[in-house]
This record gives sequence, C-alpha cells and structure tokens, in this order.
Amino acid sequence: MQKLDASEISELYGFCQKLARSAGAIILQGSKAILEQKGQQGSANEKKNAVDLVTEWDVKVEEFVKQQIKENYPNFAFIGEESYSAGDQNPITAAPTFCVDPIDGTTNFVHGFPYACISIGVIYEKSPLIGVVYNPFLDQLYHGLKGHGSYLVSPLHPSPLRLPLSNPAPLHSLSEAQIAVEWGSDRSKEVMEAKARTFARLAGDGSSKGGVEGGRMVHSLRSLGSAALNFAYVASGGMDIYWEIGCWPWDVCAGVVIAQEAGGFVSGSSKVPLMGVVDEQILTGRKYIVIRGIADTSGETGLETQKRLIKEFYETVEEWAPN
Ligand code: LIP
Repeated sequence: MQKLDASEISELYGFCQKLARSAGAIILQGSKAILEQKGQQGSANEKKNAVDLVTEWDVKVEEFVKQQIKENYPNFAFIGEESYSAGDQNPITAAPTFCVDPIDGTTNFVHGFPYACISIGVIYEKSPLIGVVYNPFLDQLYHGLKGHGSYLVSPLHPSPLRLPLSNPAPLHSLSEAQIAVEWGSDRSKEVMEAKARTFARLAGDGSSKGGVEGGRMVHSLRSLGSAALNFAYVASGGMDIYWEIGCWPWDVCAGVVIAQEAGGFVSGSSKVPLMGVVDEQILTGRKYIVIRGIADTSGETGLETQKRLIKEFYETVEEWAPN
C-alpha cells in the first residue's frame, strides 16, 4: 500500500482545496446556464427515478476533477458519484482514494437554491483522512484534515476559522436539538410511511395525554438537500444532528472528517457499535448519523452525551433498507 508522509499529506490537502475552488467556478457557470434555460425542458435528467437528478454539469465537474487528479495523483484510486452511476463501481481498496461528489445538492442546483457544493474526500488506510466541502454560491469552504482540526474560510472569515464556530454548548436532550433530515430519492410507500412516522415522533409533542406517541418535540427538523453541507453545519454547530439513510460514501466522506475534527461523533446504523471511528463498514453502509461536539457537564462528559443522544435518537426513529 502506498504510504504518505506528512509533507505529502499537507500537499494533498492543499491540492483538494484548490481543486474544490476551481470546480466551484464550473458549478457557478453551470448554475447560470441552467437558470437562463429555466422554463425550457432538459436541464436535468433522471437517474433512478424522477427525483434522483443529474445534469450535464454534474458530469462536467466530475470529469474536470478526475482529470486534475489523474494529472497530479495518477496512482490514487477514484470513487465518484457520476462515474459510479456510469458503471465504474470501484470498491474501497487499500490504495489512497479520492471520494468525490461533483455537485452535492443537485436538486437545489437545478432549482437555483444556493445550497449545493462540491465534496472532495480522501480515504487513506480505508478511513476518511481529508475533507473539503465548497459551496461556491456562498463562497464557503469547509476543510479538515484528520488530527489537525477543521476550518471555515468565507468572505466573512478570510482567514480560516476553526470549527465549531463557538464553544460547544451543552445539549441535554433530543428535545433541544435542531436536526437535519432529508427526503431522499426513495419515495416508495414503505419508506415514506416510515419517514412520516419518524418525523412525527421527532417533531411531535409527546408530553400530554393524546399527544404524539413517543414524541420528542425537538426544536426543529431541517431538510436542506445536501448531505455534505449538513455535515459541515453540524461541524460548525448550527445544526445539532444530521441523520440520513440512502446516501453514499461520496455524499459523506469529506463531511465525516470536517465533523469529526470539530468534535462531532459520526456513526452508522443503529446496529453499529458507537466507536466514533468511521471504517469501511460505516462509510459504505448508507446509513449515517452525526452529532455535534457537546460540552461536558458536571454529570456527563460530552462524549457520553453524544452516545446517549444517538441511542435516544435510534429509539425514536425507524430504519429501512436503503434502495
Ligand atoms: C443528495 C444528498 C441528499 C439526499 C439526496 C441526494 P446529490 O445528493 O446529499 O442529502 O437526500 O437524495 O442523494 O444527489 O445531490 O449528490
């Protein structure tokens, strides 16, 4: 297996950030073209179904990224959303691997909702090492390197701001949380009903007689349409928890590093032991949960609170097999 030393890792980290910005410029160009075409047919094509969208720009951005990687890191493996859809379904091997979603939040991109990004992760020794998530619409670059923290660079914060953006606050119970959930692209009856019951239990008032059974009445649920940015917002501290079934390694790989480096705890399905290590099983498991860093209290460490709240969360939601 190819070993990387500290200076190679640092160079690779810089390369990913530069690459994300260059790809972001193409995403903006694509958005302009799509908005100019609005009202006309054909800006997006369907993949699995009518809500699983891909545009020529997803493909263009991925081709650009792939080419840059080929020129600079010819020995690295590559896993990308559009290459995967086109049949190039590479497994995660021992080789250093780029794991890329060229446009995460394609539905937002198509609709002109400025919550979409490029997500570039690097997997090393089968676990996420580098994460770069760039939203070109807001010019917000989130980046993280395992063991070295994660940061936000934006027009408001031109010198990198360490994440989370403020000292982690306590989070005593699920009811205090703002939680990101997504509608996803599996709209089958079974999944929609399980989601509806889950969302009702998370949001509903279960305190009174005749209330929502098992209702946790969390502060709110948010569905913003990009897994990578959801991870980045959990890392920042603006979102407390993000949970989704059905997304893929390229949606989450970069976000995992950014969140973990900000003190977040990432895990997979309810069956996965709460170790806080994202291995191949979690990365490819298509069930993800992340909770932000939480301050210690007199009775409980932040880590104990994270684990307790994840357990409470899994007692509340229903799980299904990703399609
Ligand atoms: C999207 C995810 C989102 C999920 C969508 C989709 P895409 O990625 O980030 O969280 O709910 O179904 O997978 O397709 O925009 O790259």
